Amino acid sequence: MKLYYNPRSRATIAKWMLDECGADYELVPLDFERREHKSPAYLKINPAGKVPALVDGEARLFENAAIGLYLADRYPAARLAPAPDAPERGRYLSLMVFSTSQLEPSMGDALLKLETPPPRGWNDFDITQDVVEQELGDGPYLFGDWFTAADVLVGSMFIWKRMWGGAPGRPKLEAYVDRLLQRPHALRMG
Ligand SMILES: N[C@@H](CCC(=O)N[C@@H](CS)C(=O)NCC(=O)O)C(=O)O
Repeated sequence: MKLYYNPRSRATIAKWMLDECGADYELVPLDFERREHKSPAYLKINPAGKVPALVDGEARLFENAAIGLYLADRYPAARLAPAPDAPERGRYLSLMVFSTSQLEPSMGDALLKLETPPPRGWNDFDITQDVVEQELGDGPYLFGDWFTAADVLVGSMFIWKRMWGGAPGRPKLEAYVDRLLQRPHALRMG
């Protein structure tokens, strides 16, 4: 299995997933300055020219949410995903997709001090944080005591936000980040 990677990028999310799975994998570093992520060879793996991308035999994946979903199912012994017929499965799939379809762009808008106009496909960051707080409940994780791939995907956004610096966010979410960072393989940059 190969993870196309840059240590100062969102590819650290996919790496966290691989480590939580206990997967055997190879990191393939891509140098942004040399535009290696825009080379014809890499564009055949990820046509969007972004990292991460994962190659597992004949399987080719791009987008962190897809990689997280794939790995959690590929390594069932790691217990990172509810089974397809489990009642928690729907909420799990929703949180996985929400992490990159709503939470990530809304957080990006907030960090870049951009307005989120109503017609866009995501809510503003106040609302997406409300959603996460509500789904987290009393925690410690999104599924209570059970740490899942949804915590990797959703939690990475808040870890990433902390790395950007600036004022601390909501106490409940900051406490969630503190808990996640205690995991040995939690997202690290650089
Ligand atoms: N939604 C994508 C985001 C990937 C992404 O934006 N990657 C950035 C690094 S953090 C990238 O490759 N940027 C290089 C570029 O666009 O030239 C995912 O979750 O995989």
